[in-house]
Amino acid sequence: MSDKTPFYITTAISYPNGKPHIGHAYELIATDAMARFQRLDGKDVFFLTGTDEHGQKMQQTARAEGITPEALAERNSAEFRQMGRLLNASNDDFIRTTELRHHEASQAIWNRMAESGDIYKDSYAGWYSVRDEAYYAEDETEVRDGTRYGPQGTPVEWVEESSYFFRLSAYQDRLLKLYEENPDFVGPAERRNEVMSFVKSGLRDLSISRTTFDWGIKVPDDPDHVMYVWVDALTNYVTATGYLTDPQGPRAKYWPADAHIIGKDIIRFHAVYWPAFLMSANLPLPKRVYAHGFVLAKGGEKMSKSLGNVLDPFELIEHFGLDPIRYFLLREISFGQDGFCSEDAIGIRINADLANGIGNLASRSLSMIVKNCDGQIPTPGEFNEADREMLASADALIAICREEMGKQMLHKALAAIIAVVSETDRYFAGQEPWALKKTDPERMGTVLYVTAEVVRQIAILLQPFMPESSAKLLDLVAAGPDARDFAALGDAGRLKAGTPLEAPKPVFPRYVAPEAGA
Ligand code: ME8
Repeated sequence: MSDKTPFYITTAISYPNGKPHIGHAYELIATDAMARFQRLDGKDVFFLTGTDEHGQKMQQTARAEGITPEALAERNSAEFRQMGRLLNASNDDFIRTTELRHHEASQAIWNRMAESGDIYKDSYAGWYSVRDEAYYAEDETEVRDGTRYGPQGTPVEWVEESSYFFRLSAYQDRLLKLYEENPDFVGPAERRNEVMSFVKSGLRDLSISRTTFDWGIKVPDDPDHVMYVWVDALTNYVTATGYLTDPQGPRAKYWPADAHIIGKDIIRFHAVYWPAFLMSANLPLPKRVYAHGFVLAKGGEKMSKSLGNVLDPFELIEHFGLDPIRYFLLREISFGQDGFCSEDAIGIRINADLANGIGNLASRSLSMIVKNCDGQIPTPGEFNEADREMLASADALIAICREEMGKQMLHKALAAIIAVVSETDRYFAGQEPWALKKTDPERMGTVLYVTAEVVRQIAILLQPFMPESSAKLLDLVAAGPDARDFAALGDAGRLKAGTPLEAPKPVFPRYVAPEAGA
């Protein structure tokens, strides 16, 4: 058994009714960076992602394609898994809601809610959006051009059927107390406000089963009903830990989750329904639900096939490389806000920060060491004030990054790291080691030592965001395999004089747009 602190983080599970798009890739990359950060910081991390395979949307899409929902789920779930591999996602498990373990956990959670007296049978009549898999009150919908739409702009249809209900109305006060006593439960602040005003406006009981189709998990003891897809979907987070079905198992310790990372369109399910289900089932609540924004195409439109502006993660990675795309998405978009993605913006950002920034700094300083210091890390002389300040800035980064990553402010952690790259550039230019070569070689050695040491620390800190490229940077400074986690930051892992270095290979090539380069 590990004596490290457990840390459990999840993405939403995606509907495999189509192929993954850039929004799915964005969420997985961001959550992966958070999981990797905690692992490097010594936590015992469990990172989960997967696919949400039941519900009417899946059934309808399958019918339109003339295949079974099972076949549709099988085909597209494989695409999501493949995307994970392509993105270098470090998830420890990939859950599919059609798995037996998940049917068992969903039925267990249903039974616990029923035992609490929170489930009753009645009939539902109201509006339903298949695209959102969501029930909406009439006053949340509006009619445009003869079609009625829900609050997310998707069409709604009238549904009338026999249904089980969950006594959500009984949880209004307990939910408000939860948000008030745990101001960090929902983030960012805009989403917390949105959730609180939704709950304050009054909660109605929630229909939690369907009878007009059968693609779902059967309600215990009433096989004419399948569970409303969100009851089953949200339960995935508990399923994967075995907390309900294998309480003595190795993963039970991970529940409750430390963070659910989701998109802003599904905040209501995660910050209202999910804690209410868990309270009813007498289960511990997740510590935080954080909603990121949407990745929008140039011009700010939502991506859609009809507008022809869909950014395909597979194509973008083919074109720019994986780590530059990971970097762009996490640095350019303020996590929690919407952000734009376009090929021009990617090219500008990666050239400025990666090719001309950390890449250039590493290659200039390390190739000077290889050429002028017998191919070894030089022995530094006494540090002057500029050297000490430079090292202090690098040493201070981990505290800043811990603080920002603890609040899901990935872009701020990256900005802090890149600010130290710029500071190092200024230090390097100001110290002019190339001029010192003739006048004061010992001082040149000190400047190169300090610069290489900062490169080492920056490479360690960039690993959660750009795992492969950071590993290459760490190879360039000859960091050993057990000197790459956060324990090796600062004084503890300072570069050792005399360590042989090889001539640096470029890690971040300059991006040249095809037209300009042709
Ligand atoms: O909502 N930009 O699945 P999903 C950023 N199955 N994020 C985006 C996005 C975009 N353009 N488009 C979608 C579901 N997302 C449910 C979740 S969880 C128990 C069940 C995000 O495939 C979206 O906000 O529609 C969500 O977090 C995730 O992608 C999966 O969306």
